Amino acid sequence: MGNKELCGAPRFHFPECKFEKSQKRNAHIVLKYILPAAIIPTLVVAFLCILKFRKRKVINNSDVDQSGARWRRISYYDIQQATDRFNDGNLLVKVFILEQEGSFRSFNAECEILRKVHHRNLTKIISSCSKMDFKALILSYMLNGSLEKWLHSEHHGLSMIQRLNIMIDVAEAMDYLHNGGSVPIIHCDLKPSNILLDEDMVAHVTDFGIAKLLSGDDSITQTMNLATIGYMASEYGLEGTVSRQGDVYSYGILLMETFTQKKPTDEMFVGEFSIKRWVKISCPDSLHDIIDAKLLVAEGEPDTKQDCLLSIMTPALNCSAESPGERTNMNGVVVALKKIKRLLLN
Ligand SMILES: *[C@@H]1O[C@H](CO)[C@@H](O)[C@H](O)[C@H]1NC(C)=O
Ligand SMILES: *[C@@H]1O[C@H](CO)[C@@H](O)[C@H](O)[C@H]1NC(C)=O
Ligand SMILES: *[C@@H]1O[C@H](CO)[C@@H](O)[C@H](O)[C@H]1NC(C)=O
Ligand SMILES: CC(=O)N[C@H]1CO[C@H](CO)[C@@H](O)[C@@H]1O
Repeated sequence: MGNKELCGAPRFHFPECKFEKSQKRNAHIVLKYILPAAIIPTLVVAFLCILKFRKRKVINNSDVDQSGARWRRISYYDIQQATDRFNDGNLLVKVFILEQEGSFRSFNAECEILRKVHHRNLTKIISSCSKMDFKALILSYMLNGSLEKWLHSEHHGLSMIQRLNIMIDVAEAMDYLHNGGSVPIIHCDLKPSNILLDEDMVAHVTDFGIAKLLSGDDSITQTMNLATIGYMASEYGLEGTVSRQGDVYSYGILLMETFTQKKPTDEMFVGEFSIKRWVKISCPDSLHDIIDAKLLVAEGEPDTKQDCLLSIMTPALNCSAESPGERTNMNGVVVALKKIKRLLLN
């Protein structure tokens, strides 16, 4: 009421709208005020969009979840394909069987840890699927299988330098887990079947199903999970003590197995006579008797090889010392093995 500028339909008793005139004025207003007011925010928004678009292009085909992790989108069809044809494609689907006790727990543990780690020598998570009745992790598939296969099957053989490279990769991965992030991660189940080799024979540590995060300043924590007989340190087996030193112990055993080709669970090891003891009493004089025969027949300077093998057994024995306090740390192992590699290559 009282607004003289109002115009509209005659049935509402408004004065008729004079389009000609008001349009002109509108155009004037648009040019003078609205256009500049609109252009500036538009430019800003456009600029932001361009930035975002460029970023999106890089992470093409991936998705960002609430934790900020980037997952690649994978269809059920892809999963089906990868599950059916396990050796094909580049995906490995790890399905957690729900009936199995602790399966959910290990899915959660594995997700939590894989979300935190980014290292070339650890398996990479591509995506995950978590529903009430189906939980799966989609990992990149490692073409050359596990170290277990390479060490213990008839048709495979690794050279000295390949074994050394694999063990350096594993040591670097473990050093990263222990000391690389804000929260130390203890793997707890290091063994040959948990080391996967890609097409370039680069090793990737996998299976974080019973891994533990150390919180705060703690250097140890407790667990109820059982690791693998033969590879677990006695303090872990007896008291469930989880610490970096426990992983170091497993690594020492793994190092011995890699170069002797004997499993710590071999039937020749009974009671007090363990793989550690066997290696210890054979060094240095009867080293020849314990080394994987495939290594001795292969090409290369025998003396250098002998020296290197002896040098490798030193950190191996140190890592698997009975008392946790006497063991070296993973960084020490990386340094020692790299030195041996240089010796071997020269
Ligand atoms: C985007 O994804 C396609 C196939 O999904 C791939 O071939 C291409 O290399 C990707 N581009 C970038 C920039 O990652
Ligand atoms: C690893 O696997 C790839 C693909 O299967 C193969 O070409 C390569 O020879 C393997 N590496 C070794 C050392 O056998
Ligand atoms: C293992 O190495 C560490 C550091 O290099 C050393 O302090 C420790 O005494 C060694 N332990 C044994 C049993 O040789
Ligand atoms: C951090 C990192 O990438 N570590 C090693 C993983 O394995 C490759 C292949 O042996 C090494 O070149 C990397 O240094």
